[in-house]
Amino acid sequence: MDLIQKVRNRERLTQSEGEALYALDLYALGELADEIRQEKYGKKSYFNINRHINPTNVCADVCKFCAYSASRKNPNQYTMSHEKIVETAQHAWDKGAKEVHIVSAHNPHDGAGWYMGAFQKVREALPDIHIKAMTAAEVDFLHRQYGLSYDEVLDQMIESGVDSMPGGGAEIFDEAVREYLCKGKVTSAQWLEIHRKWHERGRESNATMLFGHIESRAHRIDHMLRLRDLQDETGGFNAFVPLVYQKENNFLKVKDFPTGQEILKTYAISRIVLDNIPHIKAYWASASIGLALIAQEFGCDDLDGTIEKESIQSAAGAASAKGLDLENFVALIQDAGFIPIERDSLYNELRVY
Ligand code: V47
Repeated sequence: MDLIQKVRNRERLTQSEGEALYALDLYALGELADEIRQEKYGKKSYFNINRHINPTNVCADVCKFCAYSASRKNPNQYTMSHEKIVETAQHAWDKGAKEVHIVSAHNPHDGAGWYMGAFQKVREALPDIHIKAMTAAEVDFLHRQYGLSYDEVLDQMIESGVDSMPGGGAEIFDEAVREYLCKGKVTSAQWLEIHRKWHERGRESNATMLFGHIESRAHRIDHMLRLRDLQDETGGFNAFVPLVYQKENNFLKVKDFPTGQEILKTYAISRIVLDNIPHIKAYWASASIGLALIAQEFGCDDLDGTIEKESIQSAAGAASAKGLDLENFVALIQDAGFIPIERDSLYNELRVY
């Protein structure tokens, strides 16, 4: 059957059909993805008022793409005190943030208690803030470094007040590419196992994909299909977040970067292939706000949030270090022809602008 008709019939696509979508022209692909997006959400675009906190950049692992962790390219090590983390969360809450997104490097000096202690103290100070914290890569690091099982780490997270997990650390699941990019870090199977265990606890999470470096289009589709399979079993993923690779200050030598067209195609294909993950997030800190706004017409229904301070993408060259203020963010979405919907971290609608 014709591929376009298959998409219009909302039939599931295979690996080779997912790859074949890239051969469609951008507008045909955009139209298909937009039909699905409009069917689900009309002109609504979701965002939240959030604060990213990255408590430490001291890292025991070496991922070639990372410019954030302290290394010979970034000699400025830091680790925030718990007091500073709580103060930062408190400040964000006072300014209207409903969520703190807490992601750290893999710091071998402070112990699992340091990670959990930070969540406990934020929870004590701010009982109603949503704590989205700990990528599967961090969970695996605490397991490797301190001999805790995944179950123990996940249970400790829940006891310490973590509500949901972000989608970081997924990178690209293909084992050969992954070995080159981030040898020694959480494997693809482990990343999926950790999210499965988290979902089995009745908790929700997101899933990322780092693209635009040395991976092929086929690797991206393979990545999406592994997520789609797990989602069929657990239903615990809220959003898929394709992260556009940023090239500065790291150890990965990439010659060809994705064009805007390739990025938009990848968003659109995510929307089409991932028929069971509700939200596709154009994370503006990695796509640029300009392209993220356009991505709303290519299947994306979520732009993440105001962020306030961003350290990981901006260390590698993105213009996202300062976040975006709420008024500006809302106006940009409206000017692009969409309806800004402030959501909570689990996609309950809080306010229509
Ligand atoms: O896992 C690291 C990525 C991720 C680079 O769950 C890079 O809602 C681009 O996971 N170029 C962390 N990306 C950020 C993350 C995230 C962000 C926003 C929302 C959510 C969510 C999750 O940043 C890492 C890694 O894949 N990253 N270096 C780089 N040079």
